[in-house]
Amino acid sequence: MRQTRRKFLVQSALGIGAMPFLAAKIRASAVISSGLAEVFKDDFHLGTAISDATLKSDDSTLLNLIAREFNTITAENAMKWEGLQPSVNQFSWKLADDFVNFGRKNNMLTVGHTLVWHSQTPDYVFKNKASPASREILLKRMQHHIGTVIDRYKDSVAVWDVVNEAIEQGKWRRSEWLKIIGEEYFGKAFAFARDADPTAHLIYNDYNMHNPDKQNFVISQVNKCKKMGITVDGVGMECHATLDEGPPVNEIETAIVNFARAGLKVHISELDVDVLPSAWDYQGAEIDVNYDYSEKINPFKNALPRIVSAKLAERYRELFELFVKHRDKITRVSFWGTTDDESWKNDWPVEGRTNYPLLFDRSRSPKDAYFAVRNLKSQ
Ligand code: 9MR
Repeated sequence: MRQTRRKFLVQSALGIGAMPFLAAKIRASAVISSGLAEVFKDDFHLGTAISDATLKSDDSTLLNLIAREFNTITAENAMKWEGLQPSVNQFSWKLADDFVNFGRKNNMLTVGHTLVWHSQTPDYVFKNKASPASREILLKRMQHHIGTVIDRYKDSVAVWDVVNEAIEQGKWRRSEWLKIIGEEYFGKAFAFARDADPTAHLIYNDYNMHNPDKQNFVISQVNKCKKMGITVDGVGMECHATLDEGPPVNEIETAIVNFARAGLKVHISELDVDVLPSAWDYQGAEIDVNYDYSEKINPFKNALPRIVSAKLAERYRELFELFVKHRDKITRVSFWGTTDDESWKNDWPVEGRTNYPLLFDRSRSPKDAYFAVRNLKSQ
């Protein structure tokens, strides 16, 4: 695994290759002999998220598909605080170990998601018996959690989403972290992570990064950290996109350029494209927001119509065209899942719908969108 880490660090230091790469044009009927990551190997790492269900069931068909198609992985849930440390000082490593071992076995760039977040963090973290925890206690808990987790995986995990979704447009999210510690919690988390593994690549991860207020706020916090001697290496732009409602490619491009200008490596960290009608005006990935089910907003219960499949392929094509254009700034592009059936988008923001946001369908076959992305490199 050390080899993968070294390879990654060297590649990111070089800004990742600009060698021309010609792949044979693949049609939907073609047999796929090498994966998508191979096709983009001179541009950026290409990855996916692995769900707890896949890890628990040891689903070898899906895991083999992932190993063939991708060279970087993120745990969709297995490395969140509630899974790793469900009660004070009681760590539960099984799923995270399985995840990391899969990455090691397949020589993949393995991403640790996520150390400090307002969600999927048990209540005890913010409490001292029945009262709120003091600032000192919470900082100690944060340091202990970050230190213990990074220490266990530092030979295998090269990239950490240190802080996740701490910012709402142009201001701090009013999380328990903020309320109890104050805004310094952001820099402290990065400092604790750096102490635990000085060579790790540490990133801030968030959705709606195309929003200019959010971008500016992220950059100003990263610069504040820099002045204090704390380095943030990169940003994760989640990129939970939609078919018709944005974000537009030019706004994503502005964000990529602005982050790179601020000295940050860009990771497209949770890519998917929602094809279902919008039930609301809200765009983002705020997990606490949920809307009621109705048949009208679940129109593709049995299959994805060809015309929508073609639109999805075109949307993915334009996104990847942009990513390749900015490959000197982009370290990694990771999908938030592999096959449509496992996507969080089937249940969010409305539970029980049938969505088609990824590159592989429910029978694990590559979709038109897969070939649109792949063919970009052979034209
Ligand atoms: O995909 C994850 C889903 O299975 C969980 O129920 C959810 C709980 O918060 O988290 C989802 O992943 C989120 C990720 O960790 C952070 N960015 C937004 C993702 C989608 O909500």
